[in-house]
Amino acid sequence: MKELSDIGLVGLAVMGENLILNMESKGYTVTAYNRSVEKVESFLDGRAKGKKIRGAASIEELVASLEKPRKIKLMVKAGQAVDDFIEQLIPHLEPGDIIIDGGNTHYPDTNRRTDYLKEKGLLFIGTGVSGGEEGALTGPSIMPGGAPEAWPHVKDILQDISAKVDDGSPCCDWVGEGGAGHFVKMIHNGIEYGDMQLICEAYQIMKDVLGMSADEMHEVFAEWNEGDLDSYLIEITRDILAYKDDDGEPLVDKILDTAGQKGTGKWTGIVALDLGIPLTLISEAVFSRCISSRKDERVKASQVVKGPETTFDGDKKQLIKDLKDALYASKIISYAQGYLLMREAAKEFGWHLNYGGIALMWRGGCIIRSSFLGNIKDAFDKNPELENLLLDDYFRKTVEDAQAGWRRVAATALTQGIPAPAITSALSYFDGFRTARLPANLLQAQRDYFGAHTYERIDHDRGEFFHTNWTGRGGDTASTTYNA
Ligand code: NBP
Repeated sequence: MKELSDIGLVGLAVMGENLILNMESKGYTVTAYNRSVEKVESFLDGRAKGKKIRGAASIEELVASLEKPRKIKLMVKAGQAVDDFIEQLIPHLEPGDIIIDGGNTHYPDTNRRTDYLKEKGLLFIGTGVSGGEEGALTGPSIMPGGAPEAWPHVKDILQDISAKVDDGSPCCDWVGEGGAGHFVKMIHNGIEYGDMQLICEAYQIMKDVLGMSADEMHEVFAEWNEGDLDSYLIEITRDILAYKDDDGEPLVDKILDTAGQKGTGKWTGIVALDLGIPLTLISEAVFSRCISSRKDERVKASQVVKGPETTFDGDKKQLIKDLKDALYASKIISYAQGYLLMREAAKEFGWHLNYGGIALMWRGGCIIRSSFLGNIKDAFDKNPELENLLLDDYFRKTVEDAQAGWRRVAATALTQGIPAPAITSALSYFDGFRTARLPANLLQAQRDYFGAHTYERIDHDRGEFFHTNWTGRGGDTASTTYNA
């Protein structure tokens, strides 16, 4: 083993252990440390045995074991634990040393920590890591941001341990300054919420409208995974539907229908509202989890509040085909909205994001990996300034071609009383996006009527504001014009 380690990793839970083993397998020597130090010993005696992995019993030992500039990766619970470790490390580090937070941190914390450590002469990287346990071991998607000066020192190791796409490109590249890496990871998670919700809506329509069994749906997902929808989430859904409980029945049928969430979807929705971006699909996906978790309320309501009888006498094969189109078109909308949010955030926070590069980072290793991300990369390679994915020829044409089936699915869900908020809200966004004149003229009239909020006119220049005394009882004084 080398006298000094290439990198130290703090946090011996599922992600930390597997990332250490991944680094070691790529030729790096790693020092492992954990708050509860007994876990270091058991790791060294277990999975790390015989490998180029050394343990540290204290922060001092950890720091002393590292080559300079020292690189220490934290894989601990996001939040206070990260701040606590940073404070413990600072007195032992020297200018130019690098702390990397690989947890699911909220990006404003990464902005703050990057600035704070810069004041101390230290370099901070906040990086999203996606791919779960298996990804951490065999190659996750890694989205680093923070102090740009740190990147050349960690580039090789992070790219070596990351997933690779077919041509060997790593699913890891520099995302941008401050919290940009964690922001992009947050968007990734938001998109993951959306993709999962879309799949669940297709599942419910197949189950409750078409009366399909888990085995039949397994076949459909298996087929979808061979085409445009080819993705990790479709693949695991295929496998989940085939999985049998001990009694031979599909396990999925026995799982309680209450979804959990750890907050990254909610953060995505909140920042979209803050920045005024119509991130409708992901937000609906978050709210769907909220509705699902109110199980008792739903059970009670189901006994008293009646909807339409679910009956279907249409063409089953056609509806399944339409569902595929609805899923694909809605997914395009979700990514279009996610990219809009990234563009707006980049403007707001002064980041220089490489949108094609982000698609490539998500192309392998992570939960939303799919062949579709290759098309997004192509779209941004063709036009790095692309304002909306729907304006790219491939995506525009694909959605146009899918829209008849997509509309039939939305109509079926609505008339049959099956909730499909992601599919239907995506369609509403699409229709709003392609409508030159929306009814907001009436809305502005209403605002001016009750609050003298003023309006612009189509027969005057933009930026000229008018107020009307609609009732004859109001005055001519208008409210101040600004947009929150
Ligand atoms: P956990 O999120 O379960 O965190 C466990 C680690 O955090 C242990 O090392 C634990 O030390 C340490 N820790 C805790 Br909990 N509270 C602490 C505190 N107050 N001070 C110091 N250390 C503390 O582990 P994980 O699932 O491996 O995830 C690690 C990070 O990676 C998290 O931010 C997570 O959100 C993120 N992530 C997880 C996944 C995944 O699939 N699990 C995927 C991608 C990213 P102890 O042993 O002494 O309790």
